[in-house]
Amino acid sequence: MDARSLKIAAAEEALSHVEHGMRLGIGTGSTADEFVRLLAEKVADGFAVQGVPTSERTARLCLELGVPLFSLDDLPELDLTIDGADEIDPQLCLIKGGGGAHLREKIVAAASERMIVIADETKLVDVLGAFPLPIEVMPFGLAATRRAVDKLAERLGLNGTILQRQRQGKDEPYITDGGHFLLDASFGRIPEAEALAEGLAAIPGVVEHGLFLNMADAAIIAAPAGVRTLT
Ligand code: ABF
Repeated sequence: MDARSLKIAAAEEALSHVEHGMRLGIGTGSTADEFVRLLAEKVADGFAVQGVPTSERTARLCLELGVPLFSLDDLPELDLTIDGADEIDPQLCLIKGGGGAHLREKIVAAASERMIVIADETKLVDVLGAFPLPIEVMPFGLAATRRAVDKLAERLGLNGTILQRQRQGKDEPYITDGGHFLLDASFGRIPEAEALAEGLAAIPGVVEHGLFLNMADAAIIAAPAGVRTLT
């Protein structure tokens, strides 16, 4: 099975958890996009959902395909969020944000009764950290914030480069939907994710980080041998 087929397989299984009329958080990324495409087919056949997108990109795809969209202000309590991830560890802790949307993704996931992650097996890791950890930061005071992140990493014994994300193919900073910058921290391994998450949350210029700890209720993992659900 090629990579897209695996994403579709995970998305198909996730769709079986979506009930008629659900208030549904809809994630960002290529796997989530496959879920939107399959969801749109069911909507076209009369299936009702109230979708809340986690990025402008996902909102555009939902609009294009006819998935009914609402804002989180319309629906402050969601039944379920379906979203992708960059890394998934055995405790279902995640690194998210490779797509630059982890702030809204975390807000939507936190407003949801349940969160189900969809991914192919390449996202499974023993310890988080091989994927650079996205950290959304305020443009104001960027240098001071970077220094605070460096000092936190040093205190936690984490080594690695911390780079500001640039727009693809451009020599200008990536700007998130929220108007913030992104730092990508390549720590390699993050053995104490809770401590890092707490430390980052305490830095005033850090808006949100891509560690999703104890948020996912299940992960639907697609592999050539088949699809399985981790809980
Ligand atoms: C999104 O899913 C992001 O948080 C994460 O980076 C991305 C993974 O994308 P893909 O499904 O394309 O691998 O939620």
